[in-house]
Amino acid sequence: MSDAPRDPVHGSYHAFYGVVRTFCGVPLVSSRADVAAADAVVIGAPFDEGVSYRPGTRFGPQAVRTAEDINVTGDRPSMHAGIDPLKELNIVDWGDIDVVASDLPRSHALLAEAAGAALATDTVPVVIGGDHSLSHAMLQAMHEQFGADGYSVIHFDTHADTGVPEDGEPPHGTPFRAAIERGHLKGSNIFQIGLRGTWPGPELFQWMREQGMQWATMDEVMDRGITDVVREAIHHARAAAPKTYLTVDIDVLDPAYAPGTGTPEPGGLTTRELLRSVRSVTSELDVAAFDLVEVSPPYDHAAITAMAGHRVLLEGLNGMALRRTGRDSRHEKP
Ligand SMILES: [Mn+2]
Repeated sequence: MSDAPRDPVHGSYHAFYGVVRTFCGVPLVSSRADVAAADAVVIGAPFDEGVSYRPGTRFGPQAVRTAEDINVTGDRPSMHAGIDPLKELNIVDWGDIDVVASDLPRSHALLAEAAGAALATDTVPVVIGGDHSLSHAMLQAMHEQFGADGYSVIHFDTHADTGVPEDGEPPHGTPFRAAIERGHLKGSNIFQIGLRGTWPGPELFQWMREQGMQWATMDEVMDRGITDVVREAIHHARAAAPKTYLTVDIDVLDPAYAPGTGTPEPGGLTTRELLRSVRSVTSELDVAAFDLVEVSPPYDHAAITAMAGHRVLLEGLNGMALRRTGRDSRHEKP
């Protein structure tokens, strides 16, 4: 072992990690100085040892990065947002964290280190998962940088991820409970959108209520409309804390729009609802960290899920660009 500070990203390249192509062709960087100088840094988190059901998200970062049919660098104008995030923001790709397959604690530690390095220099880590256990690392990094009172969470997901962790490194399905119990996250600072299905049950919902957690189920989204629900989540986040962590589990989408995921649940959002929602959140709040998790290419068809994940990230960056330039997400058609 060397005494030199380790580099949490890059390292040796394997079949399932390492950058074949950067996100939207943005520059690949390898130094912390380059990360510090950027507005946003893409980081791949190619691990899936935290899943409870179908694995495969270790292939997510590669699939999401390559899930668009244009090979143009420096240009992604949005006709909806009326802005080009690649022109307004300095976005770089730091590659993938240096995972060792089967070593989940190592992956979490490396991601916390990489995300923490970005947060410390006011660079937004934009993380491509990987399974949702990566939120353990992200919440740890947010807590270290801002304190539990300093940030809110907006969380799109089918699942509340408030399961009780067993012994050992906590898997997906648990990060938001674990973070609240560790004091890394204030329960009343999180708003979840899209919950449905058969988990969690009443006892976990009671625990969530006692923590002050807020959520909107898919039934509520149907009754009120996604725009109204997202407006409430934004209002809640803004009142709670100055910074926000936005985490998007692709399984919030209906399996018709995102078959390539480990724990699908029928009855979810459409892709267009999610894209617009993500842009609204990042254009209206100071989103300090952002991730897209649970894209599992082995279950995908025609790259439907990977393409949706790619556009979730791009819409998030559109919103950040709008906010940076003092504009809102309303835009007249081109
Ligand atoms: Mn989920």
